[in-house]
Amino acid sequence: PPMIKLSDYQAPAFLVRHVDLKFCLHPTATRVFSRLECVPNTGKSAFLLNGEELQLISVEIDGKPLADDALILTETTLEIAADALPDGDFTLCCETEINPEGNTSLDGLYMSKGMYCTQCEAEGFRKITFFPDRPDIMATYSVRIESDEPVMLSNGNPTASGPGWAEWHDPWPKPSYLFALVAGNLVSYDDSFLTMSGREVGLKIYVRPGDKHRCEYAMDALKRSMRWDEQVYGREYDLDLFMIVAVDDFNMGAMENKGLNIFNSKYVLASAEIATDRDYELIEGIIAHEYFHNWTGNRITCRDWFQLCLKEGLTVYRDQQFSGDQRGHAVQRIDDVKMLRARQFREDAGPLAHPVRPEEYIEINNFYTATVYEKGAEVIGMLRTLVGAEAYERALTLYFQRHDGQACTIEDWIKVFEDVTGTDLAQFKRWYSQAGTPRISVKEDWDGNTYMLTLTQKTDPTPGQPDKQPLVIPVASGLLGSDGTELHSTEVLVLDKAEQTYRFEGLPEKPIPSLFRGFSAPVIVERKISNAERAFLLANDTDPFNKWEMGRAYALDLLSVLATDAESTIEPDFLNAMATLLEDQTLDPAFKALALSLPSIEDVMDAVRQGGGTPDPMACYDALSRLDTAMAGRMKGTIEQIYNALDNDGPYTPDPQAAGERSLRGRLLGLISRLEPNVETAMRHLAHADNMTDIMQALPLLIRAGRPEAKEALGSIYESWKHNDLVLDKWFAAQAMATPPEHAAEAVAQLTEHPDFHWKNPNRFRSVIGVFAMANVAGFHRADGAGYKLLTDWLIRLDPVNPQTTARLAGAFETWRNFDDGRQALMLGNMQRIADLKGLSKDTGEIIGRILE
Ligand code: BAL
Ligand code: ZN
Repeated sequence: PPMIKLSDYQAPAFLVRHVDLKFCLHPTATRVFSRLECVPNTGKSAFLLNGEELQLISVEIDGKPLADDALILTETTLEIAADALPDGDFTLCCETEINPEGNTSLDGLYMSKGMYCTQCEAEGFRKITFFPDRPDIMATYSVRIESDEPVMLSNGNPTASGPGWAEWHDPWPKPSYLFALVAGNLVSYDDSFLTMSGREVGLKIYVRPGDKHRCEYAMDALKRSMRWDEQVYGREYDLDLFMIVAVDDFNMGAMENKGLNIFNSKYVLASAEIATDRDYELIEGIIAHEYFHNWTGNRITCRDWFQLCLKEGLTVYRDQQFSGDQRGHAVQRIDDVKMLRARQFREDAGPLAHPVRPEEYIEINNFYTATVYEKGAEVIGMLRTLVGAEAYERALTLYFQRHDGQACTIEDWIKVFEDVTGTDLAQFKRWYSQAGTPRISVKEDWDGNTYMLTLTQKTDPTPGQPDKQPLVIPVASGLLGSDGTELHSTEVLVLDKAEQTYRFEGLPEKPIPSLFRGFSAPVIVERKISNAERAFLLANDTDPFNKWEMGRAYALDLLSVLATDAESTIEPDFLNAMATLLEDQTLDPAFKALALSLPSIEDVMDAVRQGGGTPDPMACYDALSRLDTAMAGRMKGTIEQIYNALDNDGPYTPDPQAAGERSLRGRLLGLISRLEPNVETAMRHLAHADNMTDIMQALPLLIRAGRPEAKEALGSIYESWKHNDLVLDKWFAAQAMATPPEHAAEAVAQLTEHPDFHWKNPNRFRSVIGVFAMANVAGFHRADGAGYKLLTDWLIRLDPVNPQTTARLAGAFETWRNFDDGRQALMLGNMQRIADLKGLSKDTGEIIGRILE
C-alpha cells in the first residue's frame, strides 16, 4: 500500500458546494443517490473521487450519462476525464449500491443489532458513495432517508418527514467525515438548552427501548458542557437540535458528526447498578469532548489528516479543562498524566513513535494515537503556560474569528498565537514535528547565597529522526525551605537551549526545588534525589501534583529494587510517609486514593530498565504485591478504621465528592485484602454492594485470591445481567484482568469459548482479549509465550473482519524489545505469523511492519 506524505499535499482540483443524498435503506442492498454541486478549483484537470466496496449503478454529469471511456474505475477510485467535464460548475449524480449488513469493519454505513448507523472519520464516507473524500472539501448537505425504520436521523435540522421517509438539512458546510445517518427502532430522552443568545436548542439522546432510564447523567453532562463552552470559550451551539445516539458496535469511543454525535453505548448509558464511578467520569469527559468538537473540529476543521492534532489535541485540552473544573484540577491532572505516561510515553519510546503532527502514513486510522491526542493536548497546555491565560484567550478568539468555516493547518494555529503575542514561535513549533520524550537532567549549585539550577534537555532518536533539536520547555518551578515554607513561589522558567542555568539570589538557605509543577511539560525528569528529599516533598510540597509525584518516585525506587532482588527489605520511611498521608485530614479523599496507590506494573518494568536491568514481569508483579502487603501491614488499624468510616449508607450518587470517597474506600479495601487470605472484607463489601463501583472493587480481589466465592459471585452477576452487554463486558474484563498471571492465558482462552463472547463486537473483544493483553501484564508476558499466542490467534481471526480494532490491539507488541531474549523471540515469532498472513489489512500490516522495522 502507498505511503501518504504531508509534503505531497495538493489543493483539491474541484470543490463541492452542496451535496444532496437520498438513501433507500435495505440491510444488504441499500441504494445511495448522490448529487454533488461541483466547482473547479485549480484549473482544468480530471476529477478523482474515492469509492470503496461500492457497486456503481450510474453516473451523470449535468444530467447526461458519461461515455464509458470518460471513466476509470478502480478498487478505490473513480476518475472522470478532464475532457468529459464542462468548463465551469457542474453537477455530478451517482447511484450506488452498498451492503450495510456485510460491512463488519464498522466503517462507512453498517448495521449494529438491526440498526443502521455510520462512521465516516477518517475515510468511511467513500464506502457510502463516490466522493472526493478529504477534509478540505466542505459542503452543505441535504439528506432524504427512505425506510420502514421508525426513527431516521441525519445531520443538521429536520426539514420534513412522512410515513417511510425523513429529510434533513445541515446548513453548516462540513467535510464528508462528519456526515452521519442513523435509522432504527430507537427512543429518545429529551431535554432542551437555552443558549447564551436566548435560542432554544432541542436535545435528544437516542437509545434502544429499555435504556431510556440510563440517559439522565449523559444529558446533564451535555448541558454542563454547552454552558461551559459558552462561559469559558464564548462558543454557542449553532443548530436547533443536538442529538446523541448510543450504538453497541463501535470502533471508537464516540464521534462528533455535526449535530448527530454517535457514541459507543458504554459512554452514554449509566445508572448506579451498571456503571462505575470511572464510567461516569468517562461519560462526562467524552460527552464534553464530542460536544466541544462542534467548534474545534467541525466549524474549524483540518485541511488534511496530518493536521489531526489541530482538532484532537485542542479538543482533548478543552475536555481536560472542563473535567478539571467539574472534578478538581489536582486529581484531574494526576489522572491525565498517568494516562499520558502509560500510553503516550510508551508510544514515544518505541517503534511506533511519531510526531504530534505525523509526516507520513499508510492508514490514517492508525494515527488516532495517544501522541496525536494526549501529547497534542500537552502541547496546547504548554503554549498556554508560555503565553499566559489572557493571551491564550485572545488567541482563541482570533482563531475562531479568522478561521470559522475553514479547513486549517498547524501553521494557521501557531500564527494566531504569533499575531496575538508578537513573538516568533518557530522553535516552539518543533513540538509538532519532533517525536520522542525529552529527558531533563538537573544540576544544583549553592554558594551560600545564590542557588543555581542547571537544566539539560536531550531527546533520544526515534524512527526516522536520528537527530533532535532543543525544544521550548516551560518549567514551572518553586523553591522550598527546610521547614517547608515556599522560599520562591511558582515561576515558569523557559528552557529553550540544550543546557541552561537559572540563578536565584539572596536565599537564606539551600532550597529544595519543586520542578515541573503541575507537570508543566511532557518530559522525563532524570534527577537523582535522596529518599529523604522525596519524603520531604511528599509531606511539604504545596503543589499537589508534585506531592503525588514524589510518592510515586519513591515507590518506584523501592519497587525496582524489590523486582530485581526479592530478598531486599522495604524501607520503613516509605511506609511511614504513606501512613502520614493516610492520616492527613487536610487531603481530599480522591487525592489520597491516588497518592496511596502504587505505580503500574509497566512503570515498575520501566524503572528496572532504567536501572540497567531486564525486567521479569512476574518479579515486578510480586514486587508490587510485596510492597502493597507491607503498606497494609504498617497501616492496618488505621486502614480498617478509615475504611469503616467511609461506609456510606445513603443511596449512590455519582458526584465527585462521593466518588472520591468510594475511590479511597476501594483502595483501602485492596490493602485490607492483602492481609486476609480469605478476603472476608471484600466478600462483605460485595455482599453489601448496591452499585457497580462497589462490585467492581471487590470482585477482582475475590478472583485474584482464587476464592470459590468468586465463582459464585460471577455466576450470580451473570444470571442477573446476562441481557446487559455493558455489564457483561465488565464481567468478562474482571476475569481477564484479575485472574492470577500463572493461569490467566488458560482462563482467558476459556472465556473465549463462552457463548456470550461475541468476538465481532469491539467492546466484547476488547474486554476479553484487549484487557488480557493490556491489563494482565504479567499474564500476557508469561515466559512460555501462551499469552502471545492467544493474542495473535485472535488478531489473525479478527483482522479480516475488523482491521481497525485488530491494528489497535496489535500495538500490545510495541514494547517487545524491552524484554529478555526468550520473550523477544516469542513475540517476534508471533508478529511474524501476522506479517506473513495473506490478505492482511493495511491497518494491521502498517502497525506490525513499523514494530518489526
Ligand atoms: N474524532 C474521532 C473521535 C473523537 O476524537 O472525538
Ligand atoms: Zn476528538
